[in-house]
Amino acid sequence: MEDIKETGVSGENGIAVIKTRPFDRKDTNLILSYLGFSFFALFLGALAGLMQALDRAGYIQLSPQLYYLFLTLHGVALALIFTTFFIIGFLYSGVIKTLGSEMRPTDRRIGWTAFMMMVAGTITALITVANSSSTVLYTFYAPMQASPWFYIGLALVIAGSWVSAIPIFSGYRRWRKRNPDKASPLFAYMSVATMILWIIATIGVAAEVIFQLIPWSLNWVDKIDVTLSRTLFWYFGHPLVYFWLLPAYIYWYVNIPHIIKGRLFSDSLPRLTFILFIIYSVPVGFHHQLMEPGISPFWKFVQVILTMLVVVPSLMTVFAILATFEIAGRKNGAQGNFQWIKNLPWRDVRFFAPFLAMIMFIPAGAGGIVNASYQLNQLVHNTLWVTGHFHMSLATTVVLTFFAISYWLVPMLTNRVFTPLANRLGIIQSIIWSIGILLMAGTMHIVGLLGSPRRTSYTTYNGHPAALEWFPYMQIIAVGGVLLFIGIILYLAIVVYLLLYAPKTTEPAEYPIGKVHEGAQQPPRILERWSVWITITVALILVSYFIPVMEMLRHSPPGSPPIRSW
Ligand code: HAS
Ligand code: CU
Repeated sequence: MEDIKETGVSGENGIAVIKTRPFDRKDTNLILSYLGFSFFALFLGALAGLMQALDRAGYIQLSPQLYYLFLTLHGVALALIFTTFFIIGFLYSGVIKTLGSEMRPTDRRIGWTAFMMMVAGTITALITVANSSSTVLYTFYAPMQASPWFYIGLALVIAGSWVSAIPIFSGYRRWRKRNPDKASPLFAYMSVATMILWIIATIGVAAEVIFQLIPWSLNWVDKIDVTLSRTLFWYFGHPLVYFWLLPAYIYWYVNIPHIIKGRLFSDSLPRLTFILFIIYSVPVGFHHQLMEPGISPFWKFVQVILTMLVVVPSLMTVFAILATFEIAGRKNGAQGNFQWIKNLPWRDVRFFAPFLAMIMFIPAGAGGIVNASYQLNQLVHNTLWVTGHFHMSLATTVVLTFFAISYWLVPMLTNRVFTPLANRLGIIQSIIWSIGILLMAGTMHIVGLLGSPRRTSYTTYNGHPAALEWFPYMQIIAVGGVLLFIGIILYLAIVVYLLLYAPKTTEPAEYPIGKVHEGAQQPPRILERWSVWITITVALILVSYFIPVMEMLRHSPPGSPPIRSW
């Protein structure tokens, strides 16, 4: 095994490494705690996922109770816990690097308080899942009712995540005060945008949990307004997907240009994309409720149009990232239209894994547009197509990017060397992951079109002949699921190696922050006037939600008593 040591020298894999001042030990502990807890959640969730894939294909026979318990654990541990902890750890690392060299002690204490709140909340919620009192899946739809402690635990996680935003906001404000005339560092700017989006979004689910679910589960009220609760959930649920996506975009926009020895094509365009995500990602939750009663078609249609607008910043991202790649590839004198592609560092997992993630986002995003197309939604809603869609978007575009981030961030935090061995294993891991996803999520799309339902352990719709067609597809899904499980184990093995066993170094690699292309213009000041963008966002939320929610309250049905289907 060969260590990569020299400044700017390529290792065996062409990995350029430049040295920089290491992280402060106290910051490292905080960031590693967030990442470490996310790895724990990842392991739990992966185990549960394997059980479902094997059960659906008939290789093991779980009782229905256990199937849905694992499905709940899978969704909560991965979609809600793994992502949130990982994202906060990653954002902290980049904010510290770009806004100053370490966190203020007060901010660090706040970061730890947030961490404790979130861990306590997670453990509380997961205990109720494990003891079978909260088998309500990760969307915890009423009228299925969980233990009050499940909701209280989740409320604590949300509150903790709000507290975790304070060090990011305060670091940014202090930097702005010190540098009134400069545009803020892009990483910090994007982290602030991500946390603003998160806070606006989580207000919806916090309202649902605090005002509806907790009183109802404590028997303070005996009925719940189901339509309203789902509306509040999806007010949060859609921007949630961008809370996952934006940190991946941060890596693509800010970190990758450095890794591929290129330049950011623009400093303004990425800021504008993030502003557009804040504005458009919230007022679109109805596209998850297109098939539900109680919301007038007009308001559903308004939100479908807004959904098409939230696609725009992703299309801008395609353009900007491709331009950045081309600038990097052409630096070495590449000729013709496509020769620059060859110059990209294909054997560096820090580039290779997110590249696979980007490629996979093309069909995943196209699938999202199908979902959002009012009429087509009738065909795919509640089928395995949707499960395929979010395994391609969340479990590939986002997660594969997170894998790549941890491959360089973990050794940097532990003052260890990101070795060629880890790089090679990482590339194998990304390939296994992508094949697993293609088999599993690709097949889910097909069998979903054939009508196979999601969130269902087993059904033949009373022996309907169409249902018999699904079974062979389940076998392919199970093979994909097993590959994904192997992928997680390999990923965790690489991470543990980088945490504990890779060779130590006194001068770890530089935190990759890309520089902006010389020709790029200074970002307009208006992009940092957050009050303007938050006001526009709130106005748009009111336009798209106020009247339909008022209608729900006015026609409020008697409500539903709790149902425990397990
Ligand atoms: Fe979605 C359901 C619509 C994006 C996650 N989505 C879900 C659920 C999840 C989820 C978890 O309208 C299930 C929730 C549940 O449990 O019920 N989704 C969209 C739309 C987008 C979208 C319009 N979703 C995501 C992302 C997710 C995610 C991102 C996670 C991270 N989704 C829906 C709808 C539903 C839904 C409905 C409800 C379905 C139902 O009926 O239940 C858009 O944001 C997508 C825009 C993206 C693109 C792709 C751009 C491509 C890029 C890659 C560039 C490549 C490069 C490399 C640079 C248009 C940026 C190029 C190199 C070359 C060589 C070519
Ligand atoms: Cu959505």
